[in-house]
Amino acid sequence: MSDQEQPPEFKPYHHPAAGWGAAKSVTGFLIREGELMAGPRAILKMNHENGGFDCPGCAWPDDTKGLHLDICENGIKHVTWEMTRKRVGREFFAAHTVSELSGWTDTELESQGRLTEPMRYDAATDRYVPISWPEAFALVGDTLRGLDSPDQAAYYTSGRLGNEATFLYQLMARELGTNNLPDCSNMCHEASGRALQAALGTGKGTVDLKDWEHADALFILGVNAASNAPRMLTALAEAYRRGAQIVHVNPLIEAAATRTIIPHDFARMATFRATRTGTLNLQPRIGGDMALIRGMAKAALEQAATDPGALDLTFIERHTTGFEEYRALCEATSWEEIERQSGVSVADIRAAARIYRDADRSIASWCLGVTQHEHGVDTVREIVNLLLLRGNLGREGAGPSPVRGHSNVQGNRTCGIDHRPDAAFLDRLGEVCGIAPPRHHGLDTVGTIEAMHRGDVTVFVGMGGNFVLAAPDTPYTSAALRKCALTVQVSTKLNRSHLVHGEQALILPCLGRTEKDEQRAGVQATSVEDAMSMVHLSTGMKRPASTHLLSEPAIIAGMARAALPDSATPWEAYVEDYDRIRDTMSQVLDGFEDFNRRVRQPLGFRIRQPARELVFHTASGRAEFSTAALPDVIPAPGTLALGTMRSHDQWNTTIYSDDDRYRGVKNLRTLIFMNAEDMRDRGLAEFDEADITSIAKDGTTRSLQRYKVIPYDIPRGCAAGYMPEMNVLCAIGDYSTQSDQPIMKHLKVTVERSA
Ligand SMILES: Nc1nc2c(c(=O)[nH]1)N[C@H]1C(S)=C(S)[C@@H](COP(=O)(O)OP(=O)(O)OC[C@H]3O[C@@H](n4cnc5c(=O)[nH]c(N)nc54)[C@H](O)[C@@H]3O)O[C@H]1N2
Ligand SMILES: Nc1nc2c(c(=O)[nH]1)N[C@H]1C(S)=C(S)[C@@H](COP(=O)(O)OP(=O)(O)OC[C@H]3O[C@@H](n4cnc5c(=O)[nH]c(N)nc54)[C@H](O)[C@@H]3O)O[C@H]1N2
Ligand SMILES: [Mo]
Repeated sequence: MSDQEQPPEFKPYHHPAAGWGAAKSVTGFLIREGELMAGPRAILKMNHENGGFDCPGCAWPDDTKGLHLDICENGIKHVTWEMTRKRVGREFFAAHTVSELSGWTDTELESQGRLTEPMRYDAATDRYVPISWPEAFALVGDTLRGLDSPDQAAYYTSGRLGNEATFLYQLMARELGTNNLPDCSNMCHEASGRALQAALGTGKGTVDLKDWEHADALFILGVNAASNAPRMLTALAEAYRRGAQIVHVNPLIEAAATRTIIPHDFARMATFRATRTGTLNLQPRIGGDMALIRGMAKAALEQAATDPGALDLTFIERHTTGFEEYRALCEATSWEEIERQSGVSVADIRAAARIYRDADRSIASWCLGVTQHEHGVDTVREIVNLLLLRGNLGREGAGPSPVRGHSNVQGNRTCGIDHRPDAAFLDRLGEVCGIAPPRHHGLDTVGTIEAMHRGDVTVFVGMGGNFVLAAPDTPYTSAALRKCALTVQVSTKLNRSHLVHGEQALILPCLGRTEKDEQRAGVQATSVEDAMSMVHLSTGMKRPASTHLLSEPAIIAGMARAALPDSATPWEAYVEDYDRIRDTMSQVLDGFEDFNRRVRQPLGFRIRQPARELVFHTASGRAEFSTAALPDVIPAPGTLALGTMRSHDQWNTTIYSDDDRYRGVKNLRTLIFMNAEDMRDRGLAEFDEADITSIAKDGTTRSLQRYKVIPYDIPRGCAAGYMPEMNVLCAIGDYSTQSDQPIMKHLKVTVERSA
């Protein structure tokens, strides 16, 4: 897999997104994985109405017209990655000590293939050795029962976990007595959830894909859609074809902001006819989005003096509160400040405002470029303010639409993964399940790491994911995990989190989403919720990678039974037939009434959403304008604002190759994209090596050495590079005080030539 021997290349990419480059890349990938046949055959079963499995990639919804081959290059890669023929069995672990494996690259670790049986760390030999499932569960159960307090354990969720397993997982944690449920959402959309909850009384976006088909204007902020939500390209191209305006807001002009070959539109691919996917590009400085949106709102308010159609005053009066304060705030914010803080000219902001004014229906969509900041919550609320000004809510073709990450990260939260659960949910959970859920808040991702460091949390359970690499401050997080008495990783592939472990450690291998899940009542399906609140069933059909794998619900039930021997929860019965889990969920969860029937409709069902119907579960019962001051996001002299992001050939901590096709990079990940003038100031030329030093909020510094500098079209004062390598630079204390999210898109750094 490793391309390290190849020299790095950088050549700006001028082709449309998707298209032949994608086809070529997929073919090469399938050949390398030895999956040229099984891969494509499986993909035909993916995202299908009436059967098939949900793509384990991103959370972008399936096509509303039926699920005809709405697939993408990266979806194919994710599926193939899971379906590899390679295996990591007991012989592998017998042949390599953990210390030896720690010297391997992450790509080498993951590319060993699928895990096949439960393994326990044996300190005497520094190796993982086989352990039976009952023994593994007993180890977990004994350790949990031996804790002084249930809050000494934390239960992490990565967003692939299906809804049924999710429900059992949080039930186990709460029956044990803790709300310590950190999840990957603490690192991606916590800010969106908190902002939308405060403004609209819902933690989610209000639009669905049909709305995307009816919008006159789309404002797309801080997302690299061509790589991370590739099926959005279809929606963008179709919007362009019907004459919609598409405004991209991103310090980088990403591939999705230019043009595409619609991923499933093979006819056009053959004739090389690309469709545009953007009509205006704005390049704010890192963190400049809030000022930019404030500017658009200010322009709308100014326009209203002479243009009665500029604002929807009826909507504002009927459904909102706080408008006058917001108007005053916009008036008080000067154009100079807006221009300086956003890094976008007043003329360009006015152009975007004009597009907003002329559109009857607008959607604003955003991802991590907006959320992983100190002021992520304020920025999302500013976006909502702008939407409210023209009544872009609760009607077709309009509203907020955050782009979620992992395929079921939204479903995880819906089904109870929340370290700050609300009282009504806990009441119902307690009543229906006959438990007494703890009322005090639990720990999130950063809180868990700090607690492990202090010794307050001694058991860490990872339900999927690769915690040590995904989390900030890699050395700090590693030290925290090493202090644990027990770390348990439920995984499909070998990764770094198996090597950075507690005194005792377990690797519990599970079925992947593509695999057939047979239980006593027959083949089981699990449900997932996409980024637009559609819930549908996913049924794996591939023969499991090993006969020793258990499903995630079975693993959770096994741990729960061992830890709670007297539990009245019917753990075994739940695993025999997931319909029984769904029956319980339908009693506990809002919007899941008649779950078993509705989820079996061809396209599943959409969770009812009050804000969409202009019913607001906010303090005032109305949609609330916010009035936060603009933050100062201008880098101090000599420093740069650094955003960490994904490359094209990557799934979070899984690196498929060292290429980033749309950004024109080959064979290189240890790089930093910089503005050419910032390079010149530092005497740096393309491919020169530089040391990057971050300055944390507490003044401490962290460094990466010998990163290659790539000149890029990015505003002055801004720089970008790749996660997870750059997580070393994000101090554990550098999280937002608004969302508790690590500020992974806004690290303060200095860059200088390597010695
Ligand atoms: N192929 C693939 N797909 C994925 C993933 C993957 O790793 N690989 N990960 C999944 C997950 S879990 C998630 S959460 C999503 C993440 O999807 P994205 O949010 O697209 O993820 P990033 O790669 O972090 O890219 C963030 C984008 O924000 C921009 N940006 C940085 N700073 C700013 C800023 O201050 N303002 C604005 N407006 N933009 C900014 C960057 O230029 C970049 O385009 O993708 C999901 N889909
Ligand atoms: N600097 C920086 N850091 C970031 C981000 C950033 O933008 N910048 N983004 C953050 C975000 S948004 C996220 S979501 C996190 C990602 O954090 P995680 O979700 O923790 O990480 P992944 O890399 O997606 O996890 C990959 C592992 O999941 C396991 N796996 C795959 N499929 C399955 C399955 O079906 N079941 C189970 N049980 N396991 C499975 C495999 O063993 C694989 O090694 O990273 C965060 N970290
Ligand atoms: Mo994410």
